[in-house]
Amino acid sequence: MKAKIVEILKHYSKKGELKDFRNYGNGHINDTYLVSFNESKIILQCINKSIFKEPKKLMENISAVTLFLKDRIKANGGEPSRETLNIVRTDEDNLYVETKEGDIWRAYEFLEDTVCYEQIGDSKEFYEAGYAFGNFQNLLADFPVEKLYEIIPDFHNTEVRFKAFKRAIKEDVLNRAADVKSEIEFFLSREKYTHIFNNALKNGEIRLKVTHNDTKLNNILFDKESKKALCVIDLDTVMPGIAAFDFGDAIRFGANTGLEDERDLSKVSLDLDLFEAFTGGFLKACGKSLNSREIELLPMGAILMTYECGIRFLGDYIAGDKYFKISRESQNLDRARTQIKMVSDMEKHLDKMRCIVQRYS
Ligand code: ADP
Ligand code: GN1
Ligand code: MG
Repeated sequence: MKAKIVEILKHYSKKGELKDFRNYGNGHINDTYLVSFNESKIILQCINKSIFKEPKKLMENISAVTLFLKDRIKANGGEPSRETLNIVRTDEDNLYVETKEGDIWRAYEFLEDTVCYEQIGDSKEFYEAGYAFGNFQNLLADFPVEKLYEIIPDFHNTEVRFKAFKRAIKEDVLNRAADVKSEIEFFLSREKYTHIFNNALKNGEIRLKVTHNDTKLNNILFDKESKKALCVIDLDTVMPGIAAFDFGDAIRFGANTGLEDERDLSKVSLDLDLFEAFTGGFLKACGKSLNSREIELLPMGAILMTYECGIRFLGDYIAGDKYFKISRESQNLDRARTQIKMVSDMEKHLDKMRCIVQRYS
């Protein structure tokens, strides 16, 4: 791998003398490296091509979106070099390097003096996260949706995810299904959820917008000093999507009192104070661009994203951990179990979540 990275870095010679590089971050999808040059640092990533079938189109999406964001940030008096990702172009002025094997590598300027959380410290920080993801949607509200390539078709189409889940159970390539019967049953018995948002789209109650689609807390960089959410990162999945899903995915991950792969389920629950904080920030930033049905569906968005992630994790466990990176055995099963606990908790607190959303809308 070392030789490969050195080869890639030959295309970034304008950055100056190379000091070193190392693996970086906790993403489940791409291979990420922090590369230090004498004067600056970059984040170098190999795009996961088994997941992203059209990595060049993906880079065009990110380029278009970040250019648009930069203009908006500048117009609002912000700092475009820190408040959005900045692609480092190659010596040949390309958005990426393509290797002989067909791998696509890209680089971003490393954002110094920032911090990335796996778990939230306090509700003020989570308000910040809500504001950041809401603001991201708001800044992109006039971006022409039709210009974005649908980078993973049906990414958050829960009906399609459900079918894939059932397929994995049927194929059961490693004979794992028998040992996780109750987990499977939990998801199968809630199939009704999978239709809610597709029906709302079909009926014209909600519409597709430019959304992030992967609003995990660790996809925000916070300013170390001010503790403000500075920059929304991981833009691979920016494409037409559903507003409530950006809200919901962030709640799924960030309003959990435990970690996504926590094995002690007594530590996993929905923190309603965190839910409230995020809701306040999110609606402050983008409430005006949401219609009343989109707002009403926000708590359901949290259930849906948690449910969907649950069937993705469990389906991947059954299929042999082919999609999400794991660092220990059964990690995808542990992840699925935390999602089950979170869905159950959200079901219990649905009325409370609805009251909170109403209060901030
Ligand atoms: P993945 O798709 O695998 O989740 P990410 O793009 O989210 O990959 O990057 C993984 C991690 O790398 C992030 O969680 C963050 O800690 C760090 N990171 C990514 N981009 C930057 C950047 N421009 N500056 C500083 N850290 C970054
Ligand atoms: C993946 O790339 P990362 O780690 O931010 C996944 C998300 C899941 C998430 C679960 C492209 O996100 O959809 O919600 O893991 N990204 C992709 O932790 O599939
Ligand atoms: Mg990420």
